Amino acid sequence: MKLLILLVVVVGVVALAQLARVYELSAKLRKRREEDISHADNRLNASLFIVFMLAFYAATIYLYAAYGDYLPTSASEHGVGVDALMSVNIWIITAVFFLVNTLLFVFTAKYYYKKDRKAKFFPHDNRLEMIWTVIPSIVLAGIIIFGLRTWNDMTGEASDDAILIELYSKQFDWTARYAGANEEFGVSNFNLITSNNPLGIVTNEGINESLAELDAKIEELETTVNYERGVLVNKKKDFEKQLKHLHEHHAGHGHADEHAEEGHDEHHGHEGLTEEQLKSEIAKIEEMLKSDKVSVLSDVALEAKQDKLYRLKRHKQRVLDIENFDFSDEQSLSAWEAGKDDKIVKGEFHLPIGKEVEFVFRSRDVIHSAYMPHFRTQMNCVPGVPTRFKMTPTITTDSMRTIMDDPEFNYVLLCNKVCGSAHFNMQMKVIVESQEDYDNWLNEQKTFFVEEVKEEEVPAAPAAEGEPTASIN
Ligand SMILES: [Cu+2]
Repeated sequence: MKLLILLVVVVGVVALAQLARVYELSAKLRKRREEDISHADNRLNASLFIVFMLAFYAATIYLYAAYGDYLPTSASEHGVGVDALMSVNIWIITAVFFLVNTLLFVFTAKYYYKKDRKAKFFPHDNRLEMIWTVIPSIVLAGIIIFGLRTWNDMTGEASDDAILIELYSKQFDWTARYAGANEEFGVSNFNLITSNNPLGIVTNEGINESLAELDAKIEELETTVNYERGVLVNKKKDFEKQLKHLHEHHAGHGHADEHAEEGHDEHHGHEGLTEEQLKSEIAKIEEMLKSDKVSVLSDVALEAKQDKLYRLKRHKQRVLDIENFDFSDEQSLSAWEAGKDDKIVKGEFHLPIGKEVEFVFRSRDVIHSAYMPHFRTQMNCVPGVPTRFKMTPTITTDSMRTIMDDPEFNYVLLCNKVCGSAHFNMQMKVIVESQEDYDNWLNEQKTFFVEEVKEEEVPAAPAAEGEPTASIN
């Protein structure tokens, strides 16, 4: 089918070329030069300019009417300002669009070529220059001032009683965190991220859980690496060589060979082990080789596991290095305490209507963008650089369903930055409801690291000893 279309296009182009050639030849026959364009032709082109202009305007007006209203009513306080800013810009652009295009088309049509018409020479005019410099400057300054004021409305300081919510992004989902009763987020540290502690909040429990998880991984990996068959066999060979060497040494007693210079006496191998120790080491390795923990790894796989082991140990050290510290404010709440009552929610988060919310955005991996179109909010989530935004929702989910005439409607938080393969699916539901419903919902949410959570979700035990080669991811 595609080939057919292509063929038609090619044939069409060839036909046009041939037609042009025929016209050229016929002009030659009529003894008229090709460059000579008749008055009738010029007039026809001039009126076509007007026809084209009108068609262009009709299409533009149609598109405005059909798609101009692409966003539903704004559901936030500042959103009204954003929409007004957008409208003002659109109106200015539209006015300029019609003005410029009318001048362009009408002048072209009006002053088409006539043999006895002479163009006016008009190289410069200060007054004109002044007009088209000053007017756009004033209009642009107006837009910028209006824009900055709207921007400051969204990013300015939030009031003291604003609800503090953190939106944490990672490939490919969102996690929301409410600060809890102390209105203070606990400190977080990415080294502590576990399945129970997706934000890496620093508390004693968080540290203990992270350490337990790391220890389990380290132990499993150490077993795999230590019980690698090739490594064990080599070690055994080495010990046997030392043993042999020790015996030879015995035999060659009294000879001052190079080993004597290194300060070895006859009873020790070059690692300082006695015959007894060497024998026991060899026995130990033989025992290990018989055990079912023995793994067989390629050199590359072994090296990868050793690297991973090194990284895990370094990770553990970083967890051990995390120090407790106090917030500097008068409450002097311990940072490790502040996190305990944080509430972490996934899937959906709720907001009370009419109450100011201060969002803090963070990212764990790449740059994401938190986009809530109905609230007219969008902010980048940058790894390592928390960003923020404040807003006050003005329409509940229920009312919005009525407005949209869609009982299924829900506000959404989307990722608006192409961040990876599942970017399209990175979203979270937002529910706006009465203060009462919101309070009830928040009370139902579990506090971070309450005892029940820990009992329910014990960290996965290390893999059974029978399968030491199982990879750890
Ligand atoms: Cu994303």
